[in-house]
Amino acid sequence: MLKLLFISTPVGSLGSGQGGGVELTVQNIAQELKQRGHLLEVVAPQGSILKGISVKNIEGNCQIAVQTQTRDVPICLPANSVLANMWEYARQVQHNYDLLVNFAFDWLPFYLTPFFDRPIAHFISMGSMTEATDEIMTEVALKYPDTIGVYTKSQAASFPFAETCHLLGSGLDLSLYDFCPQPKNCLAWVGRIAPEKALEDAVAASNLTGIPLKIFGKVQDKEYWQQIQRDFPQAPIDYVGFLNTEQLQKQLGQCSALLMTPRWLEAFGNVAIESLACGVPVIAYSRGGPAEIVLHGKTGFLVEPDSVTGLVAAINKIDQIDRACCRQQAESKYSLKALGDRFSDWFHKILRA
Ligand code: HBI
Repeated sequence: MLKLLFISTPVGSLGSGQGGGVELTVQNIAQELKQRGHLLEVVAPQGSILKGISVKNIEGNCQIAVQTQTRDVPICLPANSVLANMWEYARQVQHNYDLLVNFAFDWLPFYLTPFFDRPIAHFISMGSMTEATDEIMTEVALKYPDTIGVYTKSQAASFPFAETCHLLGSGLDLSLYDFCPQPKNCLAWVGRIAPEKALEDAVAASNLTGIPLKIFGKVQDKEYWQQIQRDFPQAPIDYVGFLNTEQLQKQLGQCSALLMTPRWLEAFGNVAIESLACGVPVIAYSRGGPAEIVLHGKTGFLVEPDSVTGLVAAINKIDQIDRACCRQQAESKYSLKALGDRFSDWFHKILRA
C-alpha cells in the first residue's frame, strides 16, 4: 500500500473542464489506485470536485494556459499563485506520503523537485510547449531517471528526454460508458473549443456533407468560437455545451462518428477512447496520440492532417466500421485496470530507485 499525494493542474478546478484531458486522467487514476487500497489525497484549485476522492482545495490565482503562449515565453506566476500555494501545501505535508505525483505542465514543480525530501513523479500531459519547460523538464529527467511519465510515444518524441519517458497511455472506467449499436445520422466533436483543437475543420466537413455535427466541450476561446460561427453560417452544427461523463456518453454514443481535428500535437486524446467505449468509430488526423489509438479501417480512419477533404472521404465510408470492434478495443486496451497497472508499475519503479 502506497501513500500518494497528487498535485493537480493549476489552470482550473477539477471538474470545470478547463484542465481538459488531464482532469479525466487524475479522476480515473485516483479512483483506480484508491480501489486497490492505496492511501491518496489530491491537491487542487478551489472549487475542485472528484468522485469519492478527498480533495484538498487550495485558493489562489490560476496559471495561464501554456498552449496560449509562445515558445519563448518567460517563466511566470500570477500574484497569489494557486500553483505556488499548492506546492507550499505539498512541502508542508510531504512527510505523510511515500510519493508525490505532479500533474501540472508548469516550470515550478520541476524546479522545486530537488528541494523536496520525497520523490516526485511528473506526469506530463502535453507535447513540448516552451523552451523554459523543456529545459527544466530535461534537468529533472537527467537528475531523476524514470520520474517522467507521458501518455504516448509521439508525445515523448517531442521532448529532448524522449527515451527516458515512461509510457502510460490512458484508460477509462468503462462501466460508465454504454455501447450504442445503432447511431443516428450525426457526427460528434468533443474538446476544449480553442484554436489548437481546430474545430473549424470539423464544422467545414459538416458543412460539406450536410451531416449535422454535435459539438461538446467548454468554450475556452470565445472570439475563436464566434469566428467559426461567422465563417460557417449555414453549417448544420449544434453546440451542446460541456457535459459530465454520464450525459456526454449518452449523446456521444448516438453519433455515427467522432471527428478529431487537432492542429497541435495531441498528447493522447482521451475523447478518442471515450468514443470507442461507446462503440463510436473515430475519424482523426493522423498525428499525435490519436494516430497511436485508432486502428485504421477497423475502429475508425486516420486522415491526412489538416485535410478537410480527407475527413469527408472518411465520413462517407464510416459504415465500413463495425461498432462492436470499437467497444472491444476500449475494453482490451483502455480499461481502468490496465491503466492502474501501468501507473502502479511506474510508481514502484521510482520507489525502488
Ligand atoms: N497550462 N500552464 C498550464 N499548466 C497546465 O497544467 C496545463 C496547461 N494547459 C492545458 C492543460 N494543462 C491541460 O488541459 C492539458 O494538459 C490536457
